[in-house]
Amino acid sequence: MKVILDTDLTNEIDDYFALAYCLVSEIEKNLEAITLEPYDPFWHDYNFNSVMEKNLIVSKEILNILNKNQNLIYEGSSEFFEKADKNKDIAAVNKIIELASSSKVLILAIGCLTNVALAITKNPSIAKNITIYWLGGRSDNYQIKYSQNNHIEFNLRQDIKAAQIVFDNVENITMIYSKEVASNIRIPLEIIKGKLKGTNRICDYLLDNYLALDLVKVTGCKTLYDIAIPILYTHPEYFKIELAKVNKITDEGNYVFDSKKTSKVKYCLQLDNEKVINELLEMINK
Ligand SMILES: [Ca+2]
Repeated sequence: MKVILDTDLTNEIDDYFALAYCLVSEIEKNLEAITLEPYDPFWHDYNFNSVMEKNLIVSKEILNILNKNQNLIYEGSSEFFEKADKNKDIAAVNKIIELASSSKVLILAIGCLTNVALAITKNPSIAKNITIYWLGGRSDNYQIKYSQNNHIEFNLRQDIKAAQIVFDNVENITMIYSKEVASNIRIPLEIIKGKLKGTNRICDYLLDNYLALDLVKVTGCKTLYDIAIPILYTHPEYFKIELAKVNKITDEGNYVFDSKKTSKVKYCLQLDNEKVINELLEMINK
């Protein structure tokens, strides 16, 4: 099946790792596009004209280091769904439509779902050809633990409307909750340094960017949530996947069950953290 990586690349360092992993793992031979998602840059120290400009620069840097074809990169919507001009020609949206019009496509989605929702809105017939793995939401356990009353986390909160459109139109969805599931993917500083330092150009690049993060300077660790999604594709055996008890997203960002819907949403509530981390580190330092 053709694969698209749909990423808000420069929002967080885990996207950098996920992109590099896609390009050095078996995913690469099926990878048809890297589509770039917007994000809200409110906490970033911004030296760029726009989120999308930074996304384009960094994606080209990573592909360049790995000697990959830069034609894989498709600029995405600069606005979230509600504000986006639905008639505008957006490279990422057009590419999703092109690929999903002619064959089955797997979208590995590690940001908000704006581009995917815009593509489905422009051409609803493509939804039947799309399978999507998405990192988003937080688990019921998280809500109980932290006395929260919704499933909202970053990827969902940014564009709830886009996530609703995807959940209402795509039948084959597998999701991994960010909080309490992918949030276990944390690599101790000494291990990440030991594995990546001086190994090859991409490892040095990833490590330099990782070590430059304020959070890493202070706590020694940044969670690599997003790598769960491409590794779910290469090593599904590391993940416990079950039929989800939810299949719809409310306007408030809650996952609920709608008995009228026929979609088969699956979710992962448990992953083998150690195996996921080993797979990532081994593949990128080859
Ligand atoms: Ca991301």
